[in-house]
Amino acid sequence: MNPKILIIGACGQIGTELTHKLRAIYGTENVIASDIRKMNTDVVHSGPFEVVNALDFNQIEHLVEVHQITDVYLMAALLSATAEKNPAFAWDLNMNSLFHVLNLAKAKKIKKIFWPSSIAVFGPTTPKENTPQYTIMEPSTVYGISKQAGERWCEYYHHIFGVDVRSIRYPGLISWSTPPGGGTTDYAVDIYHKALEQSKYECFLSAETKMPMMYMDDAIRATIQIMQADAEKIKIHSSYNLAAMSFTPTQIATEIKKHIPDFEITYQPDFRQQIADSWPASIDDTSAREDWGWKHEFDLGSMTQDMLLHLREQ
Ligand code: AKB
Repeated sequence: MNPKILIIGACGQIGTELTHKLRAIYGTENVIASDIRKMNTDVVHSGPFEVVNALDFNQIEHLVEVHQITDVYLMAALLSATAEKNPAFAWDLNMNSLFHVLNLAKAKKIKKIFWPSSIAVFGPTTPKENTPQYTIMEPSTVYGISKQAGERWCEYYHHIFGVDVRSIRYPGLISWSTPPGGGTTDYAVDIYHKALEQSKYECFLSAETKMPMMYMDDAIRATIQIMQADAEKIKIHSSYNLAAMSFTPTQIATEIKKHIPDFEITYQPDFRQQIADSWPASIDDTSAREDWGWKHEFDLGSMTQDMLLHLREQ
């Protein structure tokens, strides 16, 4: 039987593409998109949509009951750069929305939860290259602290209350169809737009800042794959490391130059440099590959080709 899905934060960078994909797989009527406002996006017009405040337990519970929801994808969050500007609200939103959904599962009102974590759970004392699944985790950002605490709560709710919650530590995500949402890795999306519009880009990170990244197609596939996996394959109930590629601003600029030869990049690092410096440069995702068969498809070359193709069409 098809799951009945509620996506909270459906109008965001990941939520938008996830909604379209889940509707294609499970049927439009089985995927209820929701967000804090009714935005003028495809997500709102292409199927059922509800306005919901992720901080309001009663609103979420009401939607779950009315639509007989089985699975919730909780995509509402404040990302790293935005969270530094509003720490109290970031903590409130990132933690309490998670508690609401975990408590609905604990009360057996829903069956399964997807909750995104991030490479931001790692910090300056974490080994930088090939960061292992289990390692030192001392995040230095508000966002990272909230994601690390969230991971602990997911594991706790699984062990103590038997809640089926599944999670991935997303790297920076790159998409042509949806804008990024206030993160430190956002430059890797902006750079493609500016390359096509102006043949130049001023980067807010320094030239050799290497970070783990992933094309949105791969991220959506991973999200659906972990949710579809048999429960016994999910051995990690905090969050799985997930990787596809790692690159620096210099490397992405070099790749873009292959398609737009006069493209120029300059560097003007801002407060986001410190955040980027505290994160891993590359990730070891062996557990995700072994436990539920994760395999990425896009590398820097194929992603750049696909991004430029779609943005040119747009
Ligand atoms: C951010 O930069 O904050 C996000 C993330 C890595 O979670 N893209």
